[in-house]
Amino acid sequence: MMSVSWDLKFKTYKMKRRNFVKISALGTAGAIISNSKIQAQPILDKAKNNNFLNTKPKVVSTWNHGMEANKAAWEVLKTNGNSLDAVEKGVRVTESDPNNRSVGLGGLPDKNGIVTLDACIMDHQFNCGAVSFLQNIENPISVARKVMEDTPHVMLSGKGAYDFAIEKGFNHTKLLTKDSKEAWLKWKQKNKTQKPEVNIENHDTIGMLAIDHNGDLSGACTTSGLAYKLHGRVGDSPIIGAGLYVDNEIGAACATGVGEAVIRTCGTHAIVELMRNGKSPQEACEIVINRIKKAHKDISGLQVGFIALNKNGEEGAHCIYKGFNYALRDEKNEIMVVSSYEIDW
Ligand code: SD4
Repeated sequence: MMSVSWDLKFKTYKMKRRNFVKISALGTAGAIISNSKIQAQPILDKAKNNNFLNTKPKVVSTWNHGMEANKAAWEVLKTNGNSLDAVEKGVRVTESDPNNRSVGLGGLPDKNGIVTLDACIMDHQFNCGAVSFLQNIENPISVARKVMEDTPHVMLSGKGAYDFAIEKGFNHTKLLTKDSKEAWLKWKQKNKTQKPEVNIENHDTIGMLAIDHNGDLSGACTTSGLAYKLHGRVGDSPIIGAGLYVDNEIGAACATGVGEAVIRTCGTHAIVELMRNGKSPQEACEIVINRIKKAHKDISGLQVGFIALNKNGEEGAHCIYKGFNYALRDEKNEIMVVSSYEIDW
């Protein structure tokens, strides 16, 4: 078994995690939150709850920002649109939000103060497209879709991705907002002599999975990556099989958290393969999270969360450290769901 030591400042990460949801009496797996109110309702009971049926269409996406993103995706799904359009439209909302510090415009920069974006998209026919280390483009997910639809390739990176985007009509946009620049300058002051550390700031990728009226699955994943990362670092989010994987016969999964851990375990591909072998989305997420735990000698601060959605419209989620949540939208629900977890800290 591979054993990787993980040198993180867990305490700082713990203190700074935004959107942390405090729940005192969780069920075995988690709880459902609607309009910021917690309904004491364990996830594992959802199958017995008529308001929470496995159903299609449905869209699930990571973290609190998923609520707004799901609204845009739902506009597509409710009018019989396809899941690919839904996930693209959905995550664009988060990418274009300047107040969101972890995705697209306003994302926290790397160590050198440069915002670099990673994104990928995958449809129900194994078509996929990705961009990595992309700068100055507000909506990397749409560039990823262009890579998928207009080129024979899967991923374009850096300047090549930027040139391609400009050629396709995307605008050059300054992504470092005043607030993000200030945060970076503050970080730089404090971290003059330190090497960059992963997960020291909360950094929440949006990953979105949707199933449409036809029962077709698609997914999208987009991020500005870990804050203050080394210049040139690419995470899991643009890597098919790591940050996102979709097999329309089986299901789909996406990841958030420390990308290095997701890459070295091919996290989302592993989840889909487990579902192929009969595991539920919940069980599959739990198995891969445990695989990640075993693969790392020191998991202090190593947060990873997965969400998964199968062909029947059943979803699941699991993470290492308590605090991960996801947004769910279907015909009856527009809610936040607290993920089950391994460690309560
Ligand atoms: C990355 N997985 O770049 C991303 C970051 C993230 O929640 O998801 N943070 O490693």
